Amino acid sequence: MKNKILDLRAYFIAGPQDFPKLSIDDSVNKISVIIKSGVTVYQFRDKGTIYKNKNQRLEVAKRLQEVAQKAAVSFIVNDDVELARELSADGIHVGQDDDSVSKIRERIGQEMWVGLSVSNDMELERAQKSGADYLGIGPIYPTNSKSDAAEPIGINHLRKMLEHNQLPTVGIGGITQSLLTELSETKLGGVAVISLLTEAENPEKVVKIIKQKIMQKD
Ligand code: TZP
Ligand code: MG
Repeated sequence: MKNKILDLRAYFIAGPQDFPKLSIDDSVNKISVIIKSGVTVYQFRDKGTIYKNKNQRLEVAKRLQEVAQKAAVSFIVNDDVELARELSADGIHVGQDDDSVSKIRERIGQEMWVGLSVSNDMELERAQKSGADYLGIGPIYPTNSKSDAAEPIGINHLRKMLEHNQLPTVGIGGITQSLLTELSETKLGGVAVISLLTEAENPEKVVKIIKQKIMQKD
């Protein structure tokens, strides 16, 4: 919500598909633990492939939103504008293949944040005037969590891109603990991760390290 502060430092993304070995219930429990581990944003990213019906997906999203609300973590929905509206989510995150930010804005109004993914210079330039509230730039490094991810940008090119960017921005894609130092030296406002947290034995400890490294710069 726009009357809240968008703190992008430790931005956690996951849906049940990120726990292919677990039942939906067990994956919701796992995601809940991570939401409560100190992250600043949770994005419900769910490709909708594993549910028996639409209602089950809605129930899962509601449960996770409730966990996020109790933990004072911003709740953002990936892709699904209708779901974001139905839940009055804090925000919606879209990619280049989705509707334009201005079209989405017409549907959701001014209250909800809109995040936009960019993966190259041209997309970044266009994004500046798109009306997006924040950007996700990536993949920065090779990732196994997104099958159709674009070519990794790399840290040097990321630095150059950030010189032409005025919007609050998270870096995404292949971010591991050992890469946090080089990322913290850029103008990123935070890091968005899937596997760094879904695979962490102690997510609380990892989130603490992220927050120590990444000072909010926006
Ligand atoms: N968008 C670009 S890379 C990516 C998404 C959703 C996946 C990030 O996952 P991980 O495990 O942090 O590399
Ligand atoms: Mg998308």
